[in-house]
Amino acid sequence: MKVSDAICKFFETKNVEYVFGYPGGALLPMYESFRHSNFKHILVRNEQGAVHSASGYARISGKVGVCIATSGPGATNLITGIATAYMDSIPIVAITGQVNTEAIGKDSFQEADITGATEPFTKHNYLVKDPNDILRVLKEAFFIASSGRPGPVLIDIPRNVQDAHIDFDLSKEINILGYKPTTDGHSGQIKKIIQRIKKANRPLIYVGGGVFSAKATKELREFVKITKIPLVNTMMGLGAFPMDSPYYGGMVGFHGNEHSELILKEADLVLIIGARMSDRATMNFSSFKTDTDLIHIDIDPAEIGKNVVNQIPIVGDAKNILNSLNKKISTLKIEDWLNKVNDIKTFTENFVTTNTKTINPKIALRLLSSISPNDTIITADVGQNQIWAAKNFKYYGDRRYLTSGGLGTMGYSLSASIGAKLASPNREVICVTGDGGIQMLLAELGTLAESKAKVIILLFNNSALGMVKELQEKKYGKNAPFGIDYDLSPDFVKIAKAFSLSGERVYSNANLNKVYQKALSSEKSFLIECIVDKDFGTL
Ligand SMILES: Cc1ncc(C[n+]2csc(CCOP(=O)(O)OP(=O)(O)O)c2C)c(N)n1
Repeated sequence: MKVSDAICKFFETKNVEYVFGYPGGALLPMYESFRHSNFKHILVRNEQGAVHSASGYARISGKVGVCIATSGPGATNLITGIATAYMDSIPIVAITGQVNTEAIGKDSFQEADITGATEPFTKHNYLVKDPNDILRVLKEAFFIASSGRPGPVLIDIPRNVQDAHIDFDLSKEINILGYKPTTDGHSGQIKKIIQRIKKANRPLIYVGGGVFSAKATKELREFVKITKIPLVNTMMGLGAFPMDSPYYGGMVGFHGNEHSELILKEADLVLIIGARMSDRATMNFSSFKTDTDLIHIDIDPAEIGKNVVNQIPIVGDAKNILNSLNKKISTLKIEDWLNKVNDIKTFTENFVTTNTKTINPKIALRLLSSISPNDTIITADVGQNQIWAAKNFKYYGDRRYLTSGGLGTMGYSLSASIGAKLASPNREVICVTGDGGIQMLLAELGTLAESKAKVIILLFNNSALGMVKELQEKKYGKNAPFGIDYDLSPDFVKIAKAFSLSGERVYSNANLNKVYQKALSSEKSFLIECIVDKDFGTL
């Protein structure tokens, strides 16, 4: 069988539904095989969009996202998306075409050393020179991407290798030297943490995106139900626990809720689950008191003790560990602490001004939140829109919030929303973005239209790179913005319509509801352009 056919057949064994990609000379054999395959190829407009769509798909389906690009510029266009997935631990297999094996290393036409270039931000990568390696490599790549701490894996395949012939035999077991992720928490450590939790007077759970990777939200909710310990989450952990619960203490971090930081400071024990403890989520580690007991559960041992020194490390899969804890733990007597958490919460509840002439994004998001289904998926871009969407859309039920948390990649949300919708066609998907972010990958509106996925795009147009404007003003004073104004932006509604999507512009909050109803009931993707005052801030 031809290697390119074998790759398609392998994808079918993995139930790959979509391959997000962009062809090129170095992929001619692959695309010829795709023509006869069962999965659907989604033709993106820029390879970066392919990785972000694969990411949105992976995050919602819980499966590995697959994307493909040709050699040279196609491959290098994948890099930002691969790095984005790496930072947020998203399982992706990226396939790149490469020049013929004999042309490698000779600066041949459209040759780029993509394995070298992506080495720092792939979980693993391969250059397949021997056609007989392809099935082993594919098996390993899917396994590595989705096991342990998930992440992107890249497979670079020269064009002549794609054309070679092999036997399709998948019977060989995977045996990757030195790669054995620990999935069950050590029983001694589990006993130890139960004892420590029982002794705590003001315990707090601190949840990151790892809880989603481990598919452990049910076990987490069960843990809180049994123990009655309150919880805070990072931005990546948004939606893991319902915001309308009395045990919910809000979002921590640089852009988090003020009350969550106060709660964190009061805690005498913090149980960290699936969080990297990055600088953005820990406010440069000033959030913890020095005598707070820390317990850190993570699948990746390298994350434990990297940024915060903790007393009890526990390596393993959050779902397994929470399951073990749920069997052995009981309700704690911490009513006073819970009351205190709720007092702090009420005291600092975010006040929202209503008297803006143009759209107030906070009110716009709260309104949309109140009329959207409980399993709505929000993809947010980077900037003020990301923070508004994190703090003003309410996450309860099965609502999810997808964003580029680690790398902070503008342009993420539109492409991620396509993947998310294809992974879950029955859920409402709302892409929140800024006028800067959407212009980064604007042509992906074409991918959206062609894919027939229905997404509502909520575009906050403040005619500026709003978040940078805020940062400049904070550091260099008011009225000193530089390099952030869009003197000329396109008519976004006209552009949406040019891509045969629907759209409407809204200038005031009073008209929002009517437009939302239209967008929600529309069969087609619908762009809502909200005109926002340049000076409208994040806080
Ligand atoms: C690819 C990329 N380039 C630059 C930045 C730096 N950056 C962070 S936020 C931001 C402004 C975003 O502006 P916009 O998309 O209009 O959203 P707003 O902040 O106005 O909501 C910029 C330039 C980034 N995060 N990603």
